[in-house]
Amino acid sequence: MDEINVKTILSGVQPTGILTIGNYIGAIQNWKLLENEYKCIYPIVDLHSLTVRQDPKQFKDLCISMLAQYLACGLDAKKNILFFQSHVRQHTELAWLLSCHTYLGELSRMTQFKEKSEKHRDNINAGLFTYPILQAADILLYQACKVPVGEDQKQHLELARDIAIRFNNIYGKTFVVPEPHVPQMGARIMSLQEPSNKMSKSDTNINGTIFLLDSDKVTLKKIKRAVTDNKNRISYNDNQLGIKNLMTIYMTLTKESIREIEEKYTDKGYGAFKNDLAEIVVENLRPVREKYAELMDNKDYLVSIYKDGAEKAGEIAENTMKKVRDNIGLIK
Ligand code: ATP
Ligand code: LTN
Repeated sequence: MDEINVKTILSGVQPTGILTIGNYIGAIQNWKLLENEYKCIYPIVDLHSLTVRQDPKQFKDLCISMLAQYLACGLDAKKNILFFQSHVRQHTELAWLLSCHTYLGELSRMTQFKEKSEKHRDNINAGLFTYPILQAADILLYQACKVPVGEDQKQHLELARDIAIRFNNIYGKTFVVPEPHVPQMGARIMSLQEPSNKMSKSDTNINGTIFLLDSDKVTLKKIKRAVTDNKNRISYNDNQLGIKNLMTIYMTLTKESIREIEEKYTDKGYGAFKNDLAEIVVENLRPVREKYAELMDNKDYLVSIYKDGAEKAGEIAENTMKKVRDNIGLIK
C-alpha cells in the first residue's frame, strides 16, 4: 500500500469560471508532465465553491464546463482520475472527523479566510471558515504525497500537514503527510493590465486575463493592449514587468529560451513582438477551444468520464476511511 501512496499526486481547482492561460501554463501543462510517473487525482472541487453563493443552474454548467476544459487542455482521462468532489461522499465525512482535530486558532490565521470575508462581508459563512479542513480531507483521503499548488495555497497545505501529523500521533499512522510540489516550469503569469498582480480567473478586469476560450480576435486585442513601458526594448528584467510577463508566456509556449527570444527581437519593437506573441497564443489556444466545443457537444462522454472517475476515486477514498473509522473508534 505504501508503494502506491508514495506515488499519488492530488490537486483541486474550483469550478468557478473559465481557466486562464495562467492556469494552463502554471498548472495543467505541469500536470501533464506527471501523468506517466504518478497516480494523478484531480477532483473538481464543487463543494468548495459553495462557500460563495452560486446560481444552481449556472453552477451545473460551470462544473461540466470545467471537466470539458480539463480534457480539452489534454489531460488524459485514462491516466488521470477526474471527478466531482461531491460525488465521493467520503470527502465530507472525513472533513467532519478532521474538524474535530483542528483548532479555531489555526483556522483564524488563514489569510484566504481573512481576504474572502473582507470580499464577501454579507456572507461570512461557517464553510468559508472551515474551507481548509475540507481541502485537507481532499488531500489526506487519497494519501497524496505531493500537492501541486500555487503560493497562495501553501498555508492551507501546511495546515493539512499539521492535521495529518496530529491525527497520526493520536491514532497511529493513518495518513501520508503531504508535501507541496514545485512544478518543473514554475512560471507565474501576471495580469496583462497590472503585471505586478497574478493573472486570475476571477479578476474583474478581464482585459488583464487571457481565458482559454477567448476568440482569436479577443486574444489578439488583449495582447496588443497589454501594458508595457516606453523603452521599446525586449529585455527580461524587473524594471519592465509588462514585457517580462509577455516574454514568460512566449517562452513557456514555444520552449525557446529567454536569451533566444531577446536575440530574435534585438532590432524589433514591441509592436512586432506582440504580433508574434498573439499568433503563438492563438495557435496554442485554438485546438483547446475546438476540442472544448466538441466535448461540450458530447455530454454522454463527459458523464462517462466523471462517473468512472468517481468510481475509481471512491474505492481509494473508502480504503482510507475504513482505516480512519477503525482507528478513531467507530464501530464497523
Ligand atoms: P481564482 O481567481 O478563482 O482564485 P485562479 O485563476 O487564481 O483562481 P486557482 O484556481 O487558485 O487559480 O489555481 C488553480 C491552479 O492554477 C493552481 O495550481 C495555481 O497555482 C495555478 N495558477 C493560477 N493562476 C496562475 C498564474 N497566474 N500563473 C501560474 N499559475 C497559476
Ligand atoms: N483551495 C484550492 C482548491 C483546492 C485544492 C484542494 C488544491 C481544494 N482542494 C486540494 C489542492 C489540493 C484553491 O482555491 N486553489
